[in-house]
Amino acid sequence: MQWRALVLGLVLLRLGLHGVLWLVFGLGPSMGFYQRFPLSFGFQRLRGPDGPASPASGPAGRPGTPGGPSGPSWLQPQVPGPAAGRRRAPRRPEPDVCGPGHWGYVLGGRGRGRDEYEKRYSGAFPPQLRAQMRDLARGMFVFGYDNYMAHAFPEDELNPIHCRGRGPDRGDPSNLNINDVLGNYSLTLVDALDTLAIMGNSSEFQKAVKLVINTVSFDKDSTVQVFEATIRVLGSLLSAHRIITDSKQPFGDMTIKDYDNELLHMAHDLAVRLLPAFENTKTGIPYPRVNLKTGVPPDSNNETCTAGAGSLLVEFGILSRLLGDSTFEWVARRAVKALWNLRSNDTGLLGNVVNIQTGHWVGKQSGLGAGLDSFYEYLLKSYILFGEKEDLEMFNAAYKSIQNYLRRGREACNEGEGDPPLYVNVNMFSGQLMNTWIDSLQAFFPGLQVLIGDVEDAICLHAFYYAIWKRYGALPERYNWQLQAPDVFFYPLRPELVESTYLLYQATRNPFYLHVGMDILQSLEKHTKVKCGYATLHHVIDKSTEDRMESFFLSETCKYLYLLFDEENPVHKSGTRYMFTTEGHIISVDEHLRESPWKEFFSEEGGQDPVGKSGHRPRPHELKVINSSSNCNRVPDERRYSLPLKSVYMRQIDQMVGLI
Ligand code: DMJ
Repeated sequence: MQWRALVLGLVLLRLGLHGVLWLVFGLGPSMGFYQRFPLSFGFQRLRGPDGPASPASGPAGRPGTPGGPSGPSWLQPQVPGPAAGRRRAPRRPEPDVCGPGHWGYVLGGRGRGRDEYEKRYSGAFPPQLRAQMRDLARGMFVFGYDNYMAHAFPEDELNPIHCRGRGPDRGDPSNLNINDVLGNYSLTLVDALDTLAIMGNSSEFQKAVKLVINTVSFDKDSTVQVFEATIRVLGSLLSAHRIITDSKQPFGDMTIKDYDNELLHMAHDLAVRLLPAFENTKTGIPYPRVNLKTGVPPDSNNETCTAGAGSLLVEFGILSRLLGDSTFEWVARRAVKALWNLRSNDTGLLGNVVNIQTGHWVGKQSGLGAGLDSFYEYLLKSYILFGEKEDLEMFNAAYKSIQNYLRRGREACNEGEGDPPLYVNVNMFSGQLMNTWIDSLQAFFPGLQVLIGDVEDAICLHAFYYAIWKRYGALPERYNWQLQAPDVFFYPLRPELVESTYLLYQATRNPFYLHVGMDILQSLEKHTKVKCGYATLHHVIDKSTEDRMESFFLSETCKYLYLLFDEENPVHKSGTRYMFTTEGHIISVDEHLRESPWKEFFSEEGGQDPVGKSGHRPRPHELKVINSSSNCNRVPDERRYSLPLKSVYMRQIDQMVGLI
């Protein structure tokens, strides 16, 4: 009896103390989240000096944390056995085609009262600071772009340390890190086009478009990766073409005098040069690389990664629908379906590397990062853009398998026992853990979750990545969550964390994400700015740099940072709804893109094969441009980005990252 009274007394005392704290400082206790969140492990450690965890304070040191003696619960599937990890059905609204539903964050109302945390955070990021950050982001883009134009154009990339240009590595064809991406086609200029428009710089946009039209050619003896050429070049040309021909011109006057669809012609030319990748493949999954002049090289590799082969549908589909020529969409869709049909019968998961002739999985690792990331992204985005139900069905099934097998940790982000959620890499057939690292590419996933309305999970995963950023001022390419240290140390100015930060800000309107963006901006300025641009971090701990500025720094990283702080930007203000391609290029979601005159042709198991069996390259129709002026403007502006503020998460997360 006395014992019970003592316990009751202590509980009441604790509650009373929390109440006083709450009333006096507006800082309630974390109600368990802070103590239990993954990054509580992380943050005690992350606040320490840079560098990998020291053995003394390392994983064995702290019971009850992911590094404690029993190890993180992420090591174990939730349900042991072959169906390891099966646990959680996605909780989210079903997207619908042209209503607001497919923007999950549209749901909810703005009329709700501002709560304590919303008020506090609104005050915490004053408009002047926001404008300052927007200008800093613009300045970052301008510094990189101007230096590229001054020192590197017409080459593909800028070497920002030595102020030189860089093209394909002709001396070493096996240097895929360079040659997959650099095609001797002024890559950085092409990739940056729509960022110029989004920043409202019409004179430079017009100048850049003319330069591209007059100087860029794809008739080059360059062997490039089909995926990279598609997302960075084809996607950018299509995006800029749409901006130029948009009757509303929301970014200012981006029209080009006497424009005769040249960018669309160029996109068509490039896509035709990529088509040989889809020939002579027994599965329909494309070869990973083509030579722009001669087609698939004779010694070509038969192995490709899933994301590379299965994330072409957005750009190829747009091209097909603008031209009224089904060829491009058909081959891209066939590749997606072929990959999809190779998924495991037991888990529904796909591996990361496949043989395009035999259909055997060479890489059986299933995860959200490298090799698979944009495959998932494009299932959903193809649906958003084209409204084809089968894309959504595939996405939904994939998302379910991801939740069942990749997601470890506790059920909810913010409550319950165990480690917080984390998405791990598993064997596609067994669901067994394959390693204990996550990669920085995976940081795009919270942004995708925002699109489908799984905002709570998005908040959690984003916070995990941000915690890593806080520790290093960058994201290491791979981070080992068991050792709590990077496995691969470089950071090539990737955009994924910024992209998720931007989308989460649009979803929640919580200034927490402005703080995150400011932090990222400041660390980029501090650690990566060099004489003529921004340099890849070679090592996130010693902050040594490499002389390379990838084109996605201008097309994505700077763009998302700018949009995060540019409250009035037409991208999130106008009546037109935009979707971002995987390279961050904007495409307006347009009713017109939902029309596919060849629907019958695509029936069930693929309809006729315009490329495959005959082995002959199809002759795409003569270029005929379909008028594309109508926009799908049914969602009123004020409904687009409002979601009830989940202040309970925000408060706990911001305690976690030490913002207050
Ligand atoms: C970009 O080219 C694209 O975002 C792609 O989907 C993944 N990799 C880079 C950026 O990290």
